[in-house]
Amino acid sequence: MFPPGFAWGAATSAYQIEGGWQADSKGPSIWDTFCREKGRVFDDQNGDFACNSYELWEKDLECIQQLGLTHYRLSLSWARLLPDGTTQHVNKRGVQYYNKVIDDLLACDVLPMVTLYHFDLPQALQDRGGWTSPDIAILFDKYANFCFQTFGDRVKLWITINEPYVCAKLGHEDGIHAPGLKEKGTAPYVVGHNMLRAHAMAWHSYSSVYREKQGGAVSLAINSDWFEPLDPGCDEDIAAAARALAFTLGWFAWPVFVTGDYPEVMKSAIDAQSEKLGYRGTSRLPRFSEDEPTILGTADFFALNYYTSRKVKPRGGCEKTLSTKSDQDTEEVVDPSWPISGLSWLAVVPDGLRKLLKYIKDTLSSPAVYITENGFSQVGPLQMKDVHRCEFYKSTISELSKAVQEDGVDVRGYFAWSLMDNFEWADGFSVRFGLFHVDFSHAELNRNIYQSGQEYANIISKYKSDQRKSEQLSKSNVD
Ligand code: PNW
Repeated sequence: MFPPGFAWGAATSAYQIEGGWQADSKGPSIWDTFCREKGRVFDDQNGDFACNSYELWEKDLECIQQLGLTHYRLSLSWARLLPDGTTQHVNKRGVQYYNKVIDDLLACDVLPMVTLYHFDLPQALQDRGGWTSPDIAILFDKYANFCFQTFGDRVKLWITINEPYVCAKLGHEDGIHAPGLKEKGTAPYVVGHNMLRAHAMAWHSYSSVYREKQGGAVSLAINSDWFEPLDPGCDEDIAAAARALAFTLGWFAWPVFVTGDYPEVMKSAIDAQSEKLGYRGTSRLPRFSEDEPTILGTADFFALNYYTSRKVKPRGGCEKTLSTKSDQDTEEVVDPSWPISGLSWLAVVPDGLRKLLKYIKDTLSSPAVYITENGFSQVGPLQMKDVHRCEFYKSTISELSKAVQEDGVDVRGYFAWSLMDNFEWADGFSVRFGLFHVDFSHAELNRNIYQSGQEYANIISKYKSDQRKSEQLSKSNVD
């Protein structure tokens, strides 16, 4: 059901698994700072030790092999490589660590997909304004160049920035992610803008300096729910669903894949809301400058993080204060027929993935797509026989195969979130997304496969044996 060479992966990120927060002269990141402020994270937990992958990488590799993954998506800790965020000081031990991870993966026939930035900005750069400062794009580009130069001989799949939407909104508007800012309706657009500029600069660097020699591919990971009208026969609901898509997927996909600029509906909604609420000054949504590297075309594939779906209707312009939410002017509801995972926001809607993929194919000129994250969490009493999550993976992968077979979407790979239980940001360790259970109550931090992990391993092994059979068949046909 899946094409030859399909990537079967699992994903993690540095802060969520590594621990070793001060090991070998790593610099602090904004998550190290954020977790130290009381009341930010569930039970005031932090990622100081997490899964201790900094010391226990071999255990992770065993999990990867047990699943039979062909690919593993990890992120690099910027502050572990460059403690003050700049290339003036390189932490050799950090380089050694990631060299070992990458070499070990390749030795086991597992291809790395590497994310440069997954929420953990060096604190030293936050102190200089972080993602709200225009200078960040240049600093990021230098960091990206350093990584391409150091690891690009072996890494062929790169993600520059993970989920700019989440960084912009949760980090700078809702304040529930680091750096914890609550500058509603302004900072998120500036942050998103600088993330796009940073991404584009790094992509251009790769293209002009590394691509010819290294032959890899570079993109950014865009998260989006699937949105559909609450009442499919109601024009207002149809428009509201389109707005929700424009403000989530479109915010980052339009500049990179469609026009080089933000979606029209997003621009006009923001300007209209500014006007209505008496906001004076230049548009809250920055414009791209002609003097800077172009944004359009700066992705070699589409990287999608998909978790859930929503039904949408207009909120009715009732908001009295500025925010991205009030600009978007939608109300999003969960269909009562959708089962809820452990997390309240995570309704299980596997066919939403298929619909979103079709939408991406139709509106973004059929890009190659990797699902770079998708998963289902467990909260509360531990269940190793997690039948609901088994069902989830089976039905999601079945919807994915329909997207490929029936809708003709060019899907190249699927990465489950996550390889193992880890630090789930503001939810700390209370939420478990792993294919492997991690025993956080013992220093050994043993990893044990869940039933859903075994289910995923079976799917992969079935795929591999089907591939072998069809290869033999085509070979014997030739003979
Ligand atoms: C993604 N939300 O982030 C991240 O890329 C992962 O690091 C994370 O562990 C995973 O999803 C599961 O949450 C999100 O609150 C974090 O809507 C929060 C939200 C969505 C995505």
